[in-house]
Amino acid sequence: EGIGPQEYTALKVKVTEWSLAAAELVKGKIEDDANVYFVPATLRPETMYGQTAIFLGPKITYGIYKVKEKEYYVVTKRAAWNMAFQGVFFSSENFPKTQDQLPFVAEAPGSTFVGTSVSAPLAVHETIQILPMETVSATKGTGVVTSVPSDSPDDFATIADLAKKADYYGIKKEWAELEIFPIIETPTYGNLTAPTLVKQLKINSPKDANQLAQAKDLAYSEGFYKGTMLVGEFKGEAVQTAKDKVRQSLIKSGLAFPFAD
Ligand code: A2H
Repeated sequence: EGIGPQEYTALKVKVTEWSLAAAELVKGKIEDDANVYFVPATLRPETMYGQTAIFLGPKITYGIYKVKEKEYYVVTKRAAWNMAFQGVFFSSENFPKTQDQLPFVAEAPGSTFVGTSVSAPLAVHETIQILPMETVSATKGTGVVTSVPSDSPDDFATIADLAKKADYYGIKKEWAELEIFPIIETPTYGNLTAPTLVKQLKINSPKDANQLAQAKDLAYSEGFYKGTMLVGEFKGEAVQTAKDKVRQSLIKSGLAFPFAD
């Protein structure tokens, strides 16, 4: 983690079908024709083609907040409060003075939302699921993490663990077994940087924190400085230039917004 605020891209990932527990939670509180979005914060907008799941901390509390008529975001209260200060919910006149004034609708632990189907901007997979990730930090970003196992060692290690222990996690195995498509080509690790590094560094579990930190640094710098896009609008371009173009394109089309933390 660097010094000063991180400039994230906050992605709007739309709910298409609630899990049973989440459907029960929102019943009578959210209009049937409203749009509800999980909002992961990412530093790698150029990898969004490769999303295969959305991770929540199963024990972290998430709130549903009303953004405007028939539009809601699911994030931690801490993130909603940060978003309020960044003009996401309010005009400057009716600014919230306390967290109690946030446009709160309902809250539940992440586990309640596991199995919800969502549709993520740019993702090659049309439908992905909300899945649990034990290592999500409640005090970083939005508490929502999009899973890109092709390029994030953390995400690959978690997805592999979920597939291996599907019953233990109470999920359907196939939710953790979506095909992993190549998104970025790199000279050192080929076109599946994260799986390659996880294998090379013999990482066996999402709890191998030291090796994962090392893999994350290697994947990040190799991808950023030497990567080339294999898919999407900027296919063939260097990641260094494509990264901000993908971000701006998402923001311009209303599928994402800037978020600082
Ligand atoms: B990144 P930084 Cl492909 N808890 O997005 C744990 N991890 C979180 C989080 C939280 N509350 N909020 C965000 N993150 C993840 C994509 C990605 C990311 C790729 C490769 C590396 C990578 C897809 N996951 O991050 O500590 C998010 O995952 C490695 C740096 O604020 C976010 O970007 O620097 C990144 O960590 C933010 O981490």
